[in-house]
Amino acid sequence: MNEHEKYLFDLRGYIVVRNALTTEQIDDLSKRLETRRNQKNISLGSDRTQNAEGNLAWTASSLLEWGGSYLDLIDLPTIRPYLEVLLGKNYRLDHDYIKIDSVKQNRKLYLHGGGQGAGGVSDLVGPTDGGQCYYRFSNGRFFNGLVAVAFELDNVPVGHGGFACISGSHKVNFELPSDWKVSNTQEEIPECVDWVAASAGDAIIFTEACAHGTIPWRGEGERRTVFYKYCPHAVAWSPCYYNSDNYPELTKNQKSLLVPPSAFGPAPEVNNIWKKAQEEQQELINLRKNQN
Ligand SMILES: O=C(O)CCC(=O)C(=O)O
Repeated sequence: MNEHEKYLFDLRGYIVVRNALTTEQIDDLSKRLETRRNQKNISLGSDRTQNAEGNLAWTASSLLEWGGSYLDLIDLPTIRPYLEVLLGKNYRLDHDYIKIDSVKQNRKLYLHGGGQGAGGVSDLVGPTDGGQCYYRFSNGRFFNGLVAVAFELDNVPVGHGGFACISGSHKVNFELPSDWKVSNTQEEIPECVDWVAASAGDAIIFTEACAHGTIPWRGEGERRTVFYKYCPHAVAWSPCYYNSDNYPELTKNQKSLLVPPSAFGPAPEVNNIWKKAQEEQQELINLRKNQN
């Protein structure tokens, strides 16, 4: 992360990383999405606050099950250097999902998040008390409660829609005025909102502490965006954790990004406890199978 990028992230609360994905990765992510999206009961990942009935806690749906480039995104070399600076050593992947915007979907812009608890008690992401949505820079380093990486699979030209935010709001001290929170149409969007254009393969990295949302789509076709969201090692957003045993092909680094939250990060002691928890989960799965 160079000095210009650090400056802009601190100033605005987001940056755009151009060409974070290769053409092959865009194609692979796209193909895997398209073969699934019309299937019944398919989940496009989740913020992991939902879990299908009968599922074990750690089987909450995830895009990682789609394999291929969805696994590569866990620890992408073009994104890793930014996350290391913004989250510190041993950050973790917390949750993942895909959003599809189209004229048919007709989404509103719902600005949420906001620095230092500024989202307010009625915020979409919960009463942001400065806990999960924090942002600060001190002692020469960044501190973020949750950092989102939005990978664009399609071009998002100016005026079509896409990511919106109130630049700088990650440092604001006042609650977002309620009449600015929701815009039903593009015309209703307050002037203070940044509209962020991007090309297929770009990644928008933003702190969840910045008030943000999705501009109602007005373009041709669709905007398909893959979100991977990361926390410092001791912080969790989602109540569900990943089970890296479900993905045997992972590298050591990728595995270490899936550890549950703790003050210790992926230390050997924690790994041992976690391994035991996974074994117990497997035992439970086997017991359930034998019962049926
Ligand atoms: O559409 C976007 O890029 C913003 C998505 C969003 O609001 C979120 O992930 O919390």
